[in-house]
Amino acid sequence: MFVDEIKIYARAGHGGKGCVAFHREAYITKGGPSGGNGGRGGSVILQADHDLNNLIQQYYVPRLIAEVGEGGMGKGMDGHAGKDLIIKVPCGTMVWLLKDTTPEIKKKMVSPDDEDEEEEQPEGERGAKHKPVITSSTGGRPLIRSARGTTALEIDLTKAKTPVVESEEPVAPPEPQGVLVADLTEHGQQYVLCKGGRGGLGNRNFATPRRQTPRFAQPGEPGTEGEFHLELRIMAEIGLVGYPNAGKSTLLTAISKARPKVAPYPFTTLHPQIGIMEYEKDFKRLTVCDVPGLIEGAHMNVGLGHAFLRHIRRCKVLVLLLDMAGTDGRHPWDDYKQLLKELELYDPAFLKKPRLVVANKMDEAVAEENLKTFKKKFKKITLVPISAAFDQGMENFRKIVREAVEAQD
Ligand SMILES: Nc1nc2c(ncn2[C@@H]2O[C@H](COP(=O)(O)OP(=O)(O)OP(=O)(O)O)[C@@H](O)[C@H]2O)c(=O)[nH]1
Ligand SMILES: [Mg+2]
Repeated sequence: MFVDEIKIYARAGHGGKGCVAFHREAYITKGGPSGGNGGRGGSVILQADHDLNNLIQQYYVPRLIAEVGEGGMGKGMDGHAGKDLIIKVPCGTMVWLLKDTTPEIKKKMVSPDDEDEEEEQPEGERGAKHKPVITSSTGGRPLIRSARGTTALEIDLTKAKTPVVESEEPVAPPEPQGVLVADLTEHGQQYVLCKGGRGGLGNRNFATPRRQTPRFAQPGEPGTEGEFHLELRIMAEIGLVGYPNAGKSTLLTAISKARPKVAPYPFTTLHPQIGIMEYEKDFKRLTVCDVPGLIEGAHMNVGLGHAFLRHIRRCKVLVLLLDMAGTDGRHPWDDYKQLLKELELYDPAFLKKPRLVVANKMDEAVAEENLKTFKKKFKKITLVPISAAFDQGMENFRKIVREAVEAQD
């Protein structure tokens, strides 16, 4: 199965909560607070990988949930951080954010200047004024502490005023494609889809000369979460476009080591196929993408081609392959016009890409005659005659394609 579009849900791990503990040891009286900090939650990270060619893994596991951070412990022990969940996706994956379902409390922490919250605070809390409000400390004046370069607000857990997730406002139905947040094109490129929550500070961070036994610690912060749409647009330099049975897969077989199925019936190829064309002299490599055949009405979702046209959107050069022998009873010039029309209807930007018109099946008797007629009808177009099945004209084709691609670089 070839999956090139998928909706997923991702949630980063919650930060572990800080611990309230006091040092106990023989002969050491009142050892002081010793609660460790909670570990941070794991993040959900997408990583582009050139060994993958579709999003089948996400089809089977569409919920990506990272590990939570461990809570802090006594004796000053900090909790383990949650493991990051690294998900490999094929190069060319685009990530669209459909809906941010991060708890409201987390959003407030990220954007602290929420005016509604400020009103209730007594005057004189200059430090806390623009800070995220969770719950106040021991009911009195909230205390802001700094530890390891991060500021934190004290929370009294004994008062059991746990942060309440306010009911979210009704979210407007997302746009079909949401907001584009990432485009993973290069092998190894990473994108943090959801960031893990920070771990809470343990009570030993809150000891002061005046309050030597703080009986509170911080809860961890929730991680971000959301619904995303992943879309794969294959990264290939050359895109093969043509009617079914034009010989696209045969051509791919002739120029690369890819072995797509070749058969004399339409829609043999059911999903995009990638081949790598190598030039022996200087080891230059060009990626070629063969998409299922286009037919009239493809823009109305007739046939298969339309669904896969997105894969040639990134191609530098389009190769329009025509069956010059008219095997299926069509005329190559009609095919040419129709192909251009379908491409334009899908995305007018296709017509701005450099394209190469290739006449296939030149070994057939009628092909020469058709070629002449075609040239008469379209005088400005330079055709590249080949016979993919018999390896004729391949050198010329490889050379011309390379020149066209290099002109784009
Ligand atoms: N005579 C001749 N036949 C060819 C040539 N190239 C391809 N064919 C034949 O054309 C038929 C279709 O070839 P495919 O490569 O499967 O065509 P395709 O464009 O990939 O077709 P779809 O996958 O259905 O879109 C096969 O029977 C091939 O043997 C050629 O140069 N000459
Ligand atoms: Mg094919």
